[in-house]
Amino acid sequence: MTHISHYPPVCNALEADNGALRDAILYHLQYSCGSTKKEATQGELARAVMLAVRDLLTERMLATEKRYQQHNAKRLYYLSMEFHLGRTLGNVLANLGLTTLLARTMEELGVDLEEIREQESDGALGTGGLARLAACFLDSLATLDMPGFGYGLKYQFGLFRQELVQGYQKELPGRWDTEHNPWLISRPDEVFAIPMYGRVEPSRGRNNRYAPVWQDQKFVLGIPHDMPIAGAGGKTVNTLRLFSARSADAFDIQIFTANDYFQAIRHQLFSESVSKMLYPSDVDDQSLEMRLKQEYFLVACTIQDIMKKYLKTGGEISNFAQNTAIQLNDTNPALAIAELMRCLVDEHQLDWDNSWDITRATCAYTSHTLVPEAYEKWPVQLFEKVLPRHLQIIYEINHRFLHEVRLRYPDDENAPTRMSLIEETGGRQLNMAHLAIIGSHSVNGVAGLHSQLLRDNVFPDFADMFPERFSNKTNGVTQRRWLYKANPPLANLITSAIGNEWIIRAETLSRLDEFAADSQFQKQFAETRNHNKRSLADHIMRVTGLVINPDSLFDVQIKRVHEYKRQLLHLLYIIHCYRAIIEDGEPPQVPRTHIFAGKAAPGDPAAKLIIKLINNIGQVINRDTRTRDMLKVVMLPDFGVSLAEKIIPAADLSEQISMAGTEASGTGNMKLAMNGALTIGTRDGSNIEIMEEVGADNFFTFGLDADTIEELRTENSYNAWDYYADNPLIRRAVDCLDSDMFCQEEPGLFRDIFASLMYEGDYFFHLADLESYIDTQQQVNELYTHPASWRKKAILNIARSGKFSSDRTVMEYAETIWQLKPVV
Ligand code: GL2
Repeated sequence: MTHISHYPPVCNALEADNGALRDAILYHLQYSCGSTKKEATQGELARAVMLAVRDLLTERMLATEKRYQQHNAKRLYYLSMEFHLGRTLGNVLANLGLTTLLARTMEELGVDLEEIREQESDGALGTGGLARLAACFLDSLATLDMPGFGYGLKYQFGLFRQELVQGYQKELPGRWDTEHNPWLISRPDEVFAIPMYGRVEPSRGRNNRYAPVWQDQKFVLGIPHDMPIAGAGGKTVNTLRLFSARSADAFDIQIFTANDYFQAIRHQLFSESVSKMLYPSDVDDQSLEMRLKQEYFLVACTIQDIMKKYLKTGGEISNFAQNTAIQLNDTNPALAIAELMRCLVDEHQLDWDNSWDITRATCAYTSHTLVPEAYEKWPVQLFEKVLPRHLQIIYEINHRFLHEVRLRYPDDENAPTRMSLIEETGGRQLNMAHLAIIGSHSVNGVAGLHSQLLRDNVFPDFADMFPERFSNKTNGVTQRRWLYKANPPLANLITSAIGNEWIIRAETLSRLDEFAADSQFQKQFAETRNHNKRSLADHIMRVTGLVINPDSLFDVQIKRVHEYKRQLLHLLYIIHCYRAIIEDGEPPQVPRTHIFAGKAAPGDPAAKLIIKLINNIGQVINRDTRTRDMLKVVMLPDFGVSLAEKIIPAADLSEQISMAGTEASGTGNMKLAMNGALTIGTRDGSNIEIMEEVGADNFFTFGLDADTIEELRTENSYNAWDYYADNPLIRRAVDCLDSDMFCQEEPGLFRDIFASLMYEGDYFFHLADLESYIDTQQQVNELYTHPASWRKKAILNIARSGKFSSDRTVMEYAETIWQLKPVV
């Protein structure tokens, strides 16, 4: 059960004293921004507002820390290379219950709050769902009054900003200002020195014990910056601690003598580049070393910080794990295991076995992927150069582990090779997932199917050896950002029907079940939807110049653009509809607007070409007078949290069409269902659980399941040409890609896509699912012509989405992995 005792928010007290907030804003305008009400720019006003709100958070943050100390509470540290925060102001206002007060205050000051909010850019220190999940977890931890802290990097350049130039993705620097960000409290006095490179010398330590000495290292300094994270109600304010890198030499004024000046600056740039940018997952060789340094920098700063905090409480090292939980968000921070071992063995002189017990009891690992390339591996040579001592530690871990493996599987002589931390094929590499599993007491996937595939296909040997370690924790999203804040018309309607408890207890959304068929409620629901659809249509008009029909079905696919997510399947359906209109004179049963948004990884040409295809198809179809109001295709640029907050409340249909067995979970599917979109989806990731929760009648499913796909693959029996030959509609759609129908100006542009579908074995089996996808889209059309039935199903989706709150997910982690308790 969710524990929260203090909702509505504690800040309601401020309502009585609305002068205080105004005074705080004016104070910051003058003293922090050096401006006046009359002279201030919108940017300065926004800064003053954020600083005034941050003051409220800071008080609560300090009080929260005091409370944790008084209870000597166990703490969770959530290590992630990525956090996708979105905008902070609106979220804090919602969680603190200050939205109305601030709106009133701004009105008094003659300032438009919306414009102020638009001044803030998204905190995009991450690329996709994994990063956003981390941000949702922080919100839930604080809301549940749990001592849970995020640890990440303060990249100077986070995720790129996407522009569409003639339909092509162009990458530009993101806008989040990490240097002068009003939410971040920098703590240069708490600096950490992080060693890298150098060499290890054997030596004798205490009791004549072998005590290797790591020497001649280069140091990079880590400066912490804290971002307050307020839970609903505002009682608990935790922090997200982000580290930035500084040169150690820059602090030593001596080095800036005339002779060494340029050398010193060069060294400074070299060190600071460690937190310069968020690398895409497909880094090239030159960037590999930097990426390794980044990951190590994060875990080393974090472990030092955790240890320092723990020792300050007066705790014994031997009890460290009783008071500390570390969650590794994917394999990127898996180095924390080696670093914690180094810290315990080398710095605290604990013996190996004790250190290993502590490390394993502290660390837990979440895998977020089924894409093999996403499991990180490091060339041993590179690793040895950057982290020689850690390599020794990993060798030792491996040596002891393989001994256990041999004892356990005496007849399986290949087991040690399969399970080793060191892969010998294709150049010697360290397998970080293996390290994460061996060094953790818990390994979890992020949806039922994903966790099962991890056990059965990805890590079967480890699941056999440590069955008790493996579990599932289905992802969730915070309903506070994704429904309460993002969709006020619907949130108000829900609250008027069932009260506001759902904001902190999403399971109470089930009370809406009884309203699903209520015609009055349905009418109001339709009004919220119309309002949101019109707002989105206006936004589309402003951004792209395209006029869309707000009464059409809004069919939405918003996510990273990647072949496995199969935007291409959606496009083939659109082409099919287009040709039916122009060649068969068959207008669709209902008018549709297909709305896409998403970024491609800068180094993924296939995904980039799909973006171009979306735009070109849009261009041809939107200009064709024969399609009139019936069919439109739009791609909104620069997908991120803020854009998602605009699209999701207006979506009728949620496209979740990855090939079964490829999407670990998905979280966009949850956000859309929670806002009343119906899903058309494959039996993949958490789609399966969404369908179970909302009921198969209220969900459109199609396509092959993961087992069948696996069979086709093992038998090597998928042949795109069979589907092409059997179904003229499929042929007609696919052939367009071989022609210049959508690329008159750049003939042959999409032939590579045709080839990938037809000649190159198509790893994602598009054509195998296309027919059933088209048929299911027909069912969607039919249902849409019965508004009362559609609305009923939409409302049932909202009512039954409670399970997909990150509050539930975090409680599961807290109970079964972290043993973390609320501290009130
Ligand atoms: C992802 C998975 O692809 C996605 O299915 C999952 O919902 C999220 C969160 O668990 O994690 N893994 C990953 O690397 N990214 C994801 O979105 N970027």
